[in-house]
Amino acid sequence: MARRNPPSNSLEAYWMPFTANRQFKADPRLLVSADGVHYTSHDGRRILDGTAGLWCVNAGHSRPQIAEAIAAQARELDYAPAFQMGHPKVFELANRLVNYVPAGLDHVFFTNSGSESVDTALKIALAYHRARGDAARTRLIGRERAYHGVNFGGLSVSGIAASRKQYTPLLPGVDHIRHTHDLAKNAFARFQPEHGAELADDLERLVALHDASTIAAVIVEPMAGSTGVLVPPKGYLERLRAICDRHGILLIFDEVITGFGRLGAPFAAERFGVTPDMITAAKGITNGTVPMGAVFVRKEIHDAFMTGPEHVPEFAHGYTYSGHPVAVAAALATLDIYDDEGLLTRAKELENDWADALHSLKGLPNIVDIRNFGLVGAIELAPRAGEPGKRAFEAFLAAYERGLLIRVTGEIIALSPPLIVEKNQIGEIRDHLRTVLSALS
Ligand code: PXG
Repeated sequence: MARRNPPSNSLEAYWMPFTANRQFKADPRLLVSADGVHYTSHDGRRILDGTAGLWCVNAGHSRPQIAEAIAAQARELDYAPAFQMGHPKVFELANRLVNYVPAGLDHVFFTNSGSESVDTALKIALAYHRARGDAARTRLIGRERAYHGVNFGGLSVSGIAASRKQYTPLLPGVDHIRHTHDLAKNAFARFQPEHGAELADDLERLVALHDASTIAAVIVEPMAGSTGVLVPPKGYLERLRAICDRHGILLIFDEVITGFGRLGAPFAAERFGVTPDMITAAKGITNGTVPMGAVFVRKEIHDAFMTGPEHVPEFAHGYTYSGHPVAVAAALATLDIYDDEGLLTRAKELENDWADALHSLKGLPNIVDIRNFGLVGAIELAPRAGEPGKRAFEAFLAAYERGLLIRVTGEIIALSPPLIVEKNQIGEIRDHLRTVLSALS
């Protein structure tokens, strides 16, 4: 075959994910190294990481302890078959991880991403009901504006039109409850908004429509991230839990973003005092270093599978790289850092300063809402007439020019710095944003 040999620095061959490829390649933004809360760009500038990578580098960048664990593991045991075989450290990791989630969630299934965790949890829900002889429970319920990854199951229960519309009709038998965003009632709320607990009752509408006997599970992000940070109204998650209990519906919390300290407790389930039947996780589990995801499962759900002939796999599901030794080593080293440095509760200590910094921007042009919880924040802008998303995208480019990395989604700027961020760096984030937002037309 004739070799094409494109120059090694050509940007052409790589089709970038969730990226405006043509815009990027005309004016690329490459990151070449990272340390602590900073990246270094290809033009040699220090960029303050206002997003912990993509919500995943909770302990800060390039931690030597994690790097060494990864290297040592790759030398000692690079890979072990995940099916019908094991290796000691994956059991150790599972035993450690269950300490971070509410009591009752005693079992862990490993995946390689958030998307895989979500699809795994949905499959567990279906198979669980079937194992109990309740095989009519096949319906999956998501929520408008949800993001549950990109695989067909997760995408089906997601509620972001832009990421669904190219692939419809997706899975059959899926429905969605209403989202909780209500600017008329809750704009500029600090922490949990006051209004909207009753939006959980929308699940009762779907129960009335479809009958509870057909519904397997409801999946929600306890705090919606990707759509632009929707903090649950006070009482909302409690009410959702109560409705699920009333109708025998499993409740899944997608904690891919909220897990591992983002909201000031190891998991949002603890912070909000609501225990779901399953939790999906990824991202912060390895501090973003090696792909890994996990699904935490209630004991009764797990135990319902443990029937049938003992030589037959009880759950016909898994990935070549489930519990990959290198990912496991990275996760163990990451948990050591989280524990030693108290990072999984640090967002709680910083969240008032963080809220003050963000809400001090109120009054700048075009801002229609500012919201916060733990070390997460969002600034929602008014759309510019005829150019949806353009103003926020310009803010992203201008912030990057100034040395601050932010995320934008639609009209919303989302912020989630590494959990090691210091108060003076929170001030830097605020000052950069003030300059950028003041200059936006
Ligand atoms: N569930 C949730 C709640 C997520 O936030 C996924 C599942 C999928 O995870 P993977 O690992 O398959 O990407 C996510 C991912 C953003 C952003 O900027 C958010 C995610 C990914 C990339 C960007 O908001 N969340």
